[in-house]
Amino acid sequence: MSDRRETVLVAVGGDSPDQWLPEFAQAFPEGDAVWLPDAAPEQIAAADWAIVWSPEASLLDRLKGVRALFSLGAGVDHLMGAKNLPEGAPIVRYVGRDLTHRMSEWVVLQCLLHLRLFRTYERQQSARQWLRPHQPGAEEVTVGLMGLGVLGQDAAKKLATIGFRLRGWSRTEKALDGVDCFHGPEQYDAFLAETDILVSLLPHTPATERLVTLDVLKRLRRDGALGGAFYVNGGRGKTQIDADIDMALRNGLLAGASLDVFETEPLPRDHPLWTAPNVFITPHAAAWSPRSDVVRYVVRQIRRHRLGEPFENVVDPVLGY
Ligand code: NDP
Ligand code: OXD
Repeated sequence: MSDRRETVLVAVGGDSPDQWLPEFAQAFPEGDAVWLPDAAPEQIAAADWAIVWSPEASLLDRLKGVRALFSLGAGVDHLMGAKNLPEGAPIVRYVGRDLTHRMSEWVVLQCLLHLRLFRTYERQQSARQWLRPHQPGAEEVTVGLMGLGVLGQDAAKKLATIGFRLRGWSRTEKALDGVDCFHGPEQYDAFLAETDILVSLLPHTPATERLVTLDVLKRLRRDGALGGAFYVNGGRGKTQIDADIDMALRNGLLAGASLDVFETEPLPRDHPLWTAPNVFITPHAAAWSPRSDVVRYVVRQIRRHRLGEPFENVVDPVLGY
């Protein structure tokens, strides 16, 4: 094992070095972290590792020596389109307890906002109305989760404790306690047919791009206990067609939606979705990765590599997630 001090290049635009460098100084005494805007060209070329978020293509060209690229986020679509990824360097995505819990909180919150008629009560409050419309129980409502990975499975567990009926859809076959599992395109219709609240925690890949269309939304159950179909997306915006979601909300195909992600982000100020009926919009803020956790995660991966152990959560470049 060499005694050379290894370096991690931190290339996270929008952040500041004091969010990262002190964390690395503490967690990575055996190496050094370099902040991209302050890095000399030779430091970039010599970096052993890099942590990135939506890097400029020109940076990837200069990272020829890295042994792995760490994605700041769980999603890696910000890297997948690049033609000049460093050869032979796996992409390791971030998976962390805090991020997972936050996403589940967001999903549970959105399902409950729709179950418990939150928008109706908001409207009633502004009109000073004392009305009590019927509210079905969670156990009468089926949440259909698209994506049964790290985030989908955790959300399923937490939704189950509230009492929702659960079904899930993934690429490969799964068996999960308390979840009716479907997989692949051939089982998609059956999955949708008895779903009242469709929740997407899918990655954006060539196979999931523009998956959620008007035609898909038409196939959801609209005569269930909630009296309509709902759509919740905390995964990636490019897996849906924003205009179709807007149309479905306006023509009643959808009774409500919660959207954290959009085809174009930030959502343009004049986009009709801002004012669509019964929509909750959050600015890609459902879950995030605390920098201290990410640093510890990256250092753990580097140490695993040094001990000859495999990296965790390596992305399959062909599947794109
Ligand atoms: P995972 O890779 O653990 O899970 C992805 C799931 O999607 C898997 O169940 C996978 O199926 C399924 N899937 C992928 N492609 C298809 C397909 N073609 N058809 C059906 N199912 C498919 O990812 P995570 O759960 O960790 O994260 C999911 C996504 O959430 C991230 O990629 C990211 O884009 C997004 N995200 C959004 C955040 C936000 O703040 N809005 C924060 C963090 C993440 P299988 O199990 O068979 O492989
Ligand atoms: C992620 C995100 O992918 O924050 O982690 O979107």
